[in-house]
Amino acid sequence: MKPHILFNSDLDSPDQWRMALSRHLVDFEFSIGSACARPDTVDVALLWKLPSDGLAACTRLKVIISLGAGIDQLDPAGLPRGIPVVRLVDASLTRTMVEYAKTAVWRHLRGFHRFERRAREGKWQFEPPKSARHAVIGVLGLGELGGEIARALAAEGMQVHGWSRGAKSLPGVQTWAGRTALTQMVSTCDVVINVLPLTSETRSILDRNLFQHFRSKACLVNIGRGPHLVEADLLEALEAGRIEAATLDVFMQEPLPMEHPFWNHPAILVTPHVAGLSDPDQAARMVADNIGRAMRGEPLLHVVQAERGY
Ligand code: NDP
Ligand code: OXD
Repeated sequence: MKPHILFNSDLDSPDQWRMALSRHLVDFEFSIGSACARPDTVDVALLWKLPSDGLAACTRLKVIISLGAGIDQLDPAGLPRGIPVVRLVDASLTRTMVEYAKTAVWRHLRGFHRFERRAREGKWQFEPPKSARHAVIGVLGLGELGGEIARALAAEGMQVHGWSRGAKSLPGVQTWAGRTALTQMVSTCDVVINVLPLTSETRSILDRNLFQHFRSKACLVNIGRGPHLVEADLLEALEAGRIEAATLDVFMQEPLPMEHPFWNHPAILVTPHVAGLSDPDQAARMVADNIGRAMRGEPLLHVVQAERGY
């Protein structure tokens, strides 16, 4: 039976996805957002966000496939019950996340955030670089993305610590699990990178209480989700000098409103949710595989566990 795919995203190109999927699926029907005339025949919802009219009319739905590694943007509480949700796991996404994390970490380690500020003030001030082997980096989340980021930073010669929900073993990475371990871990780090999924347990995890345990003048990189960070608490920690600088890719509200204090803050670099980008030509293979599995009633790949929220 040919699958009927409902596509909805304000970020991804439907034409690019349709084309990419056609290289892996023999035949399929492809509808876009609220222009879908026959929602009752949709088998697969391929979504960055929920369509404005939801999925209630998709009475034949077999699977919801997220166009992101995260699923919080799908508003999980509002999804139809009993329909499996799978997320995107893809080498092009992982590669871009690793590139971003390495760039942000090196920018902070080499003091570029200080040089950028001084350059604007016309200040010439020599400072020796910190070597990789003396740098201590903490990675929050050791899944598909955090695990690769931790490995890549360890391969640069840095001392890498990683934190996850359950105990983990990763070569070259000192691993930690549990809330108490988190405060211990961050107290040793020069740079802390957040790449956790957004769940009820991780919301607001980057807050004043955690920042109190940060090593003085540590830097923060947030490439998880905006609501992981209590934005006012970051401003306070920067003001107090507890945190020296931050690289932020995700925000409570995206696009970041023009009047937001982060834009002009001398210690904050804002990037517009670009840390990880998947290339449809590559990611379509896994998506098509999952569509085939859903159509044949076979076990799916990368299924989100509803009770964990990721
Ligand atoms: P995974 O599900 O593969 O990994 C999640 C990791 O977080 C796991 O190590 C998990 O622990 C850990 N974790 C989850 N909950 C907790 C908790 N309560 N306490 C401690 N650790 C926890 O996800 P991915 O690596 O694929 O993606 C992570 C997130 O990155 C996405 O959900 C998304 O929010 C974000 N993202 C951002 C992008 C951007 O452009 N800025 C692009 C892509 C993703 P355990 O191993 O024990 O299960
Ligand atoms: C994702 C994202 O979750 O792009 O993949 O943020």
